[in-house]
Amino acid sequence: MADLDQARRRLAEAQSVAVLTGAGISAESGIPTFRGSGGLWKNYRAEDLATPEAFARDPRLVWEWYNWRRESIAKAAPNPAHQALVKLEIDKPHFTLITQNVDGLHDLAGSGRMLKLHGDIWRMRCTSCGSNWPDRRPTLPKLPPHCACGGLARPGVVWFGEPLPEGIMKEAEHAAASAHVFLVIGTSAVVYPAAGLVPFAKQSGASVIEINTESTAFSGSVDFALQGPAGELLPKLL
Ligand code: BV8
Ligand code: ZN
Repeated sequence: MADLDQARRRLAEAQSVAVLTGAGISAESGIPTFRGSGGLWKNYRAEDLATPEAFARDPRLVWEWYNWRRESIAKAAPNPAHQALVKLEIDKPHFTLITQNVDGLHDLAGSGRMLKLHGDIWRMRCTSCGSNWPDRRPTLPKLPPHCACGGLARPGVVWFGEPLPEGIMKEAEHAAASAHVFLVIGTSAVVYPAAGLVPFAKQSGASVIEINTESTAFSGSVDFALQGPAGELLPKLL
């Protein structure tokens, strides 16, 4: 595969690498993606449940969805794609992993320099006193959970219509702007502002390498669009 060889050479020469990952990188760990098959829960789409309005209307239903996801994520282990990114982080003088995923598999694999654009499913936040804390129990005994202060607890993630953590997109844009190579792995690139990092990296002069089992809106404009599972292709790129 000439493309793969060329992309491998480009990555080998790069001193500064930034990576954007989406749910597809965790697919081979057994976690359903959002928009692929198997991603639905009781016929609800992520866009229906991952919103402040859905939570205000029915916190118990939203927490049932998160309990279902926590249970399947708790059984999942990082796959060779997550591990390849840990190796890349060690090999490169400048490396930033920007993830849309909330599953924590990059943490389990050992990634260090990471920007979690959409939060972390293993953290809780109180809707009353604002405190936030880790909770790694695969399923929660009582739904919806409450904070010690008695307030209703919510998952520590960013829902649709909510702003990303303060300053995190600036940091992600800085990493993308200074990257020689920008890897885009396992994302349908439909969720913004995260997806905007792909054209931003390209305009800033990075060589963009996409790894996805399908083509996306950006496949025609990246430098290398490598079609295949991340768990197979990414280790071959190193
Ligand atoms: C915001 C956390 C503003 C929750 C998630 C333009 C500018 C700004 C905003 C918008 C805009 N246009 C629209 C918006 C609104 C909205 C948005 O983007 N909507 C979309 C649906 C059109 N954006 C927002 O609301 C964002 N907030 O902009 O706020 C603001 C500012 C100030 C004040 C108030 C408001 C917040 C977005 C965050 C939403 N939260 N998740 C949770 O997870 O519970 S998003 C959710 O989608 C996940 O994080 C997920 O990661 C993300 C993206 O999906 P993907 O990761 O790409 O997953 P998907 O299933 O789609 O695709 C998987 C891909 O993998 C596929 O391509 C598949 O082919 C591939 N694949 C499968 N298997 C493999 C594989 N690839 C490789 N190997 C494999 N084995
Ligand atoms: Zn509280």
